[in-house]
Amino acid sequence: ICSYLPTFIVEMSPSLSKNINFCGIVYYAKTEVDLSFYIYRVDLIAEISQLETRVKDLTDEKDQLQRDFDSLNKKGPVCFFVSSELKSWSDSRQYCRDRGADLVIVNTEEKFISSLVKESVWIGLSDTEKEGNMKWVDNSPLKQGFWESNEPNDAGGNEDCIELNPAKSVLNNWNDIPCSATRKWICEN
Ligand SMILES: [Ca+2]
Ligand SMILES: [Ca+2]
Repeated sequence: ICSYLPTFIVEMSPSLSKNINFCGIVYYAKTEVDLSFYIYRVDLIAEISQLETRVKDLTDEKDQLQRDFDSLNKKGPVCFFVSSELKSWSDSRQYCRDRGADLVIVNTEEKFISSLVKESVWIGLSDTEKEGNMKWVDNSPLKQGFWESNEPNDAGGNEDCIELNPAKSVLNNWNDIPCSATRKWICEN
């Protein structure tokens, strides 16, 4: 049966011939009617499995969007400002505060914030008060960080302010650098 099956199956279902060991699967088919049933069933199983993967991906995406939506909704309408100048972290912060805002606090909307910029920017996170104790500009402690690998490393004992670098992969694009470095920045109010 195995010797004639490949031709037969290619006629029945060309897409299956690439991925599935038909001979093993349909070996027990007794008649051509049975055989077509088996092939059809195998085809469906492959399709169902693809659809299940897709459903899982979409569910994950929906959950993330819901979290982003809830987090934005909690704050009410939010306005972001992306600078075109470069300033130190504290001068950037002062610029925002002078306009009734503050440097951006990044929670679940990390993907969205990263999409706003093309170059590195300051975000409202630092450990200037106590080394290793990352705090947002509203004094809340950091719950979830989206760090580059091996960051924050406080290189030279002098890295206390956090930049987001959109050139790095989203969800892993924060780094601590010296606060006196100059960067663009994002204000939020
Ligand atoms: Ca530090
Ligand atoms: Ca660093």
